[in-house]
Amino acid sequence: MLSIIVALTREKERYFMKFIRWILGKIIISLDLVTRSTPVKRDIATQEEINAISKQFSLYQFNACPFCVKVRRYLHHKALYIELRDAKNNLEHKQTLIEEGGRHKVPCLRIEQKNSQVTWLYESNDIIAYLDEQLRSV
Ligand SMILES: N[C@@H](CCC(=O)N[C@@H](CS)C(=O)NCC(=O)O)C(=O)O
Repeated sequence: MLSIIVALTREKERYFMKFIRWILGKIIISLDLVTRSTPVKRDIATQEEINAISKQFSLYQFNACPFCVKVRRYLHHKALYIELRDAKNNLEHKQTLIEEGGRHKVPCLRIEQKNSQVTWLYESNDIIAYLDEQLRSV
């Protein structure tokens, strides 16, 4: 009897925590949307060059992950149009991240070099520093 009560209590706690995470996720996404800065403006040729470079990248991320929001805000501000891949709900992207990236951790930047070699970059700060470096070379 006691073990049934303990199991039910744990189940309730699990749903409660899931609910709290859902609420926090919605708050994070809403705050992100209402506090976004204006993207930088570039001349057309430079922006096109950056768009072409951006095609070699894709960002594996979760919608409500604060570290992913940080990187997405950076992309938005720098007008970097990088494909976003949902590694939580899209099972194919999740599997690819685990198998090829090595961990189910986000954000993770997939970088495809000109010679088709692929590297995976984890850590939001490292991703931002790497992209900043790429922008400096344009
Ligand atoms: N220090 C990392 C933290 C990233 C992180 O903790 N991401 C969470 C989602 S919000 C995650 O992927 N957790 C799964 C795991 O660590 O296995 C960063 O700045 O990118």
